[in-house]
Amino acid sequence: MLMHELKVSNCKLILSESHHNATGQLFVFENLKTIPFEIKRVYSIRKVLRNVTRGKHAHGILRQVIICLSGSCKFLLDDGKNKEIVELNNPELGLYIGTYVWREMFDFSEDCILMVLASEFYDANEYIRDYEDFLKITKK
Ligand code: T46
Repeated sequence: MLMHELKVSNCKLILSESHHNATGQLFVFENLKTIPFEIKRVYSIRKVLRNVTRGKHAHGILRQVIICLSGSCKFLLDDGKNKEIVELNNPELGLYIGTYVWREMFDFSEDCILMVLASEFYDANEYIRDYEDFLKITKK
């Protein structure tokens, strides 16, 4: 599996298998292969206004791979020590975000479509939504 580690812990960029020919482009991510967990949920995000910031939380259990199918947006990633901004603008790449990573998504282009592959079913109680709480947890 080809990947690029990021300076923020528990995050990396995963390269899909891609097939480009005269008929177009096709990108493949596979369960438990390029995706490093069993996919339990898929959701997508689109039509986000340019001045909106989404996210602003971390997860203690959930792991995800985010693929930008169209357009672009930026992710601020923060493990409590290091911060990094990653721009997603290519469906060939998946952004893996593991546990205890604060994320904020911003600068969405009008045509941005994110597809998110998640390791768990939705659980609103599993979100860490307070940044001070997040810092306390990551400093332990
Ligand atoms: C994440 C980033 C990348 C559900 O009912 N089921 C779901 O599976 C999800 C993901 C959301 N929702 C509801 C909860 C809220 O009422 O949809 C609404 C919007 O969710 P939220 O404000 O959490 O959306 P984002 O874009 O801030 O965050 C989402 C994911 O929730 C989060 O896990 O990492 O995308």
